[in-house]
Amino acid sequence: MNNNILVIGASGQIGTELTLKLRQIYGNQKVVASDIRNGNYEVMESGPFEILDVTNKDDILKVIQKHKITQVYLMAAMLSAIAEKKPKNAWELNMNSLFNVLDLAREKVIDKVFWPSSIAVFGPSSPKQDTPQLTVMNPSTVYGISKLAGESWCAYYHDKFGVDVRSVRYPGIISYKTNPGGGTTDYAVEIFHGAKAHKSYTSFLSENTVLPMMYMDDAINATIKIMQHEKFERYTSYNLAAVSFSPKEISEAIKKHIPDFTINYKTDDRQGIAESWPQTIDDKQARKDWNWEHKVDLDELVREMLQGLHFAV
Ligand code: AKB
Repeated sequence: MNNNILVIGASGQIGTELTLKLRQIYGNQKVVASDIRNGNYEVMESGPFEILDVTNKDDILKVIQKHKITQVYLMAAMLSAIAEKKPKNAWELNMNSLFNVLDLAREKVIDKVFWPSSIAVFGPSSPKQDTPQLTVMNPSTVYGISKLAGESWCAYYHDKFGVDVRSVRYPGIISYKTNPGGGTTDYAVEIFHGAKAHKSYTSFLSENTVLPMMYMDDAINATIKIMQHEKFERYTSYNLAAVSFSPKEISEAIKKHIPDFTINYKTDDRQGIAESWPQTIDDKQARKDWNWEHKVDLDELVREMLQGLHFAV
């Protein structure tokens, strides 16, 4: 039986590494990468790649039919900081892409969908510590509003039309292969590039702003694991936790390897977004329902990042 996978947003931060990992597991020709722009050389060369505008349902359908796709990972989205600058574009991209893919699943063109949500679904009135799966949400960002609405639509399509859609709430994802773009947690990647380029970094979040984060390998494992799980009876977008730290704490961890590394602080609009989000996440539901567990803690994450960026550590 054909069981081909389409990754939409395969040139982005998570899409790049997700595509490579899926190709490793299922075979290069079975995993079609797509994005509105060209991507990483490895992604474009190791298997099929299609230029695709996810807001155009007919274009998605053509790619699905051409490659006999059965599963879609919808990774294209406009992230929190940039969405505040372009609210309407963010809403259109984040929602239309989801409707297009959910509708294709409803029409039985595909049979399984992964769609990422985010810690951005929580807002200033949500508990900051050990934020539960279900609690007061009230997101205060355009991105968070789109993710919370997306979660409700996924539940609706699941319950009313039997669509098999799976989802997790990513925290900030840290990786060295591809840069994130337009998020509030991006500082935690930029800081490593600053360390490499000039042993210093100016953080746009204040020193004690704690946010939930995760190393890329854990995020990819979670994504593939939830998709490999047998069908869930009900839809939920699962909280996922790994590590939580502040700019000061990550800079201390970097200093263990680069003692003369320095950090400065110059906050901007992203500070307000970060302050509206949880600091630590309660993910016991994911741990119980599909045995999710993270592997990488802060020290290992720092080692992996520095090694990946070719520091001798
Ligand atoms: C962002 O900062 O916007 C994202 C997210 C937490 O979803 N990394």
